[in-house]
Amino acid sequence: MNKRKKIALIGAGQIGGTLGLLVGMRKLGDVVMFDIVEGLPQGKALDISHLAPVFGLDFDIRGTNDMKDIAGADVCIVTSGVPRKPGMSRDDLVGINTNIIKTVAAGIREHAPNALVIVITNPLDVMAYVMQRETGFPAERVVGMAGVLDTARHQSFLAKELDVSVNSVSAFVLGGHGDTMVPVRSYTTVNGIPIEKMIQPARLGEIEDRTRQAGGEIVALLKTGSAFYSPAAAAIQMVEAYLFDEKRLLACAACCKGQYGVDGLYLGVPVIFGAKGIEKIIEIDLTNDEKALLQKSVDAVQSVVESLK
Ligand code: A3D
Repeated sequence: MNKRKKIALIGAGQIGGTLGLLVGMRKLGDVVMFDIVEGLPQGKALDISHLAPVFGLDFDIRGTNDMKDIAGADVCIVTSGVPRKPGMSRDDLVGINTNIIKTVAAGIREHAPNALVIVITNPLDVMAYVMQRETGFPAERVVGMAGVLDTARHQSFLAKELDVSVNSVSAFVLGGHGDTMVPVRSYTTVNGIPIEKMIQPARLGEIEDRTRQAGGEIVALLKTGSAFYSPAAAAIQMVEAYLFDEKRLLACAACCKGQYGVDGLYLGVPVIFGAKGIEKIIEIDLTNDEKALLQKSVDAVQSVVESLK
């Protein structure tokens, strides 16, 4: 008989709590929520456990302040850290969140050495880089969640603009998870029809800008933190691709080894995601404009990585 998978949520804040709910609802396994704040993961886990009978779900969820309890986790999803407030860029979080990720990486390395690690903490590409460096895990098992969310935001805006199903819009947002991210127009289609045949270039540019700024738009509205429902959902799509070996083509922050002219940096790129984690980075041809935008994004990630040294 197969045992249920164990999903460790490192950080039980806004995204961590939503993840606990979604793991249960999607029947992905048992959950351990870890946080440094006493009572927070325990309280959220107890609350979520009480919806299991309502929906007829059999899963175990518990909260802890002891990292030892993540022992043997199949997947660790890391949201520990500080979110942005209005007026802040993601890069403003680098100092405080780097130290948190280093501590957490040591715990994961010790207690869950075989886990897939999905990083959500910002600045995303840099935190994924620090996580891989500090755990020493193979790069295919440390991945950043951003491209799935950025792509979903773009799909959502395009579907609304055209009044079509979100299922009909296919898109890619690549590059670093910041204001320099690159919605790749040449690969954006409505069920195969190039997007430029459906939306005028000027309007398309406005929608692409809104996608780049979508996280900030939500921060400005919430005032006390950043998006959490959709980031959690995006991570769940990656967990499912891994646990069910879906070999899904997703945009993820992966450690590039020469692809797109990048070596040793984490960057949002198209990958095949399956039971081995990142099974392959896919290189696609880009227009000259897209290449220039991607290079700008690479430079932005590189400069934050250099600030770590
Ligand atoms: P929040 O609700 O503040 O939760 C973060 C939790 O981390 C808090 O409960 C803290 O107590 C906890 N924490 C702090 N230090 C530690 C530690 N050493 N070990 C364990 N837990 C700790 O934030 P949130 O859930 O809204 O966001 C979490 C992170 O995700 C932030 O860095 C956000 O910027 C980031 N984020 C990323 C995206 C992406 O698309 C990549 C989107 C939205 C938010």
